[in-house]
Amino acid sequence: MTQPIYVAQPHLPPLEEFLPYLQEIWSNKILTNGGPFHLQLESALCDYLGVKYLALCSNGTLGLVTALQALNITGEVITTPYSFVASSHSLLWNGIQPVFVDIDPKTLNIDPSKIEAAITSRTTAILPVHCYGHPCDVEAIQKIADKYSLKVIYDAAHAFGVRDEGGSVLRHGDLSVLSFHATKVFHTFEGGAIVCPDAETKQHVDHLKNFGFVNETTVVAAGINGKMSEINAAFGLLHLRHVDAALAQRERIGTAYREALRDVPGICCLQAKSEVVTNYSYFPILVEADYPLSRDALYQKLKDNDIHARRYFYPLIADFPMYRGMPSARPENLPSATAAALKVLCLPIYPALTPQDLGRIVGVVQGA
Ligand code: T4K
Repeated sequence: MTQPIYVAQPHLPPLEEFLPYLQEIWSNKILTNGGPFHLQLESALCDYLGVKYLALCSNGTLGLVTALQALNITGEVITTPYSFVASSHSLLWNGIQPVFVDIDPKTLNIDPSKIEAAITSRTTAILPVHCYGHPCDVEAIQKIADKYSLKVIYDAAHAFGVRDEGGSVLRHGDLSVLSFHATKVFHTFEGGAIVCPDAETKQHVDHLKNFGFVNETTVVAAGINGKMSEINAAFGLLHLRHVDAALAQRERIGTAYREALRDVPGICCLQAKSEVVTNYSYFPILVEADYPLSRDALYQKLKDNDIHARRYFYPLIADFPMYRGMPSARPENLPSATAAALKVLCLPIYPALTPQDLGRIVGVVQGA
């Protein structure tokens, strides 16, 4: 009997390694609200990621919502339709109008050459996504932001540990937001973080994620409860001890996929630039017209073999009912994103994926 293979499988270090953390929580009885593990994880992540300031939060979505509030973003924000819905939902939660701009078909990230045409007098920011952990064209985006005095908030949900030639990709823009969801490269079951450029911004974010409280009697903003609990933070500290091994394993799997699929007609793998240290958070393939099956037929064939690949990101965000009526959501405005949503399939990738699992998956793709 073969086991089902899912697109992701949370990385779980040995349970016995977690028990001392639990014992500490049980003995000091600090469960949340900025406890000792929370503080330790913030500091450990800053060191690991090579960033100066970072505020943990309860998930990536609330991180995005809070980041937009921290920068007082209003009006219209330019973003990509090719992402997980949370990217745009964070705008709607702030009463902001998303304006969709098409993607670059080579990187699947927002196409900077299309951004200027979408700027209006109401535009206040750009919210790009480092899709699959592949860095956006950060320089081109910053140039536009500087020219029009716009803020840049990166949805870096997929970009844990990704580096470009100058260091962590998380240093770009005004703020970057990570997701530590169970399916991510580094996870805390649920969780996330806002990477901040300075202590003042981090403090503001810390207030916002704690209802706006500055002290027992002072509330400075209509903040939310976006705090990470001690259990999640403790797990993060444990996971961090294993994350290098997990990343190395992902790289091995990604390389093996690339090798095995290289000569399959009609299957293309996305390639990060050579100077980028990527994290293999996802393994997207593009199912082109010369492949014998459509993307959806391949998805189904894998499913029939109990292999659960995912069509991240189909449907496009712009196709969901709460966005569909917006002028920028029209398919004519988004030809590359529309095409990508019909071509991409994310194959399973996670540290525990065995060579046998990989062989099973590749066999189905090769044999189509
Ligand atoms: N921005 C971007 C660009 C994002 O991709 C995301 C999240 C966010 C923002 C928001 O961050 P968070 O608020 O989530 O921190 C998953 C994740 O829930 C979501 O975090 C992620 N992106 C998105 C791309 O994928 P689903 O609905 O596809 O997840 P689900 O439950 O179907 O899980 C996929 C597979 O993983 C399952 O088939 C089995 C396996 N799995 C999953 C979970 C949760 C497990 O084996 N164990 C588990 O505990 O959204």
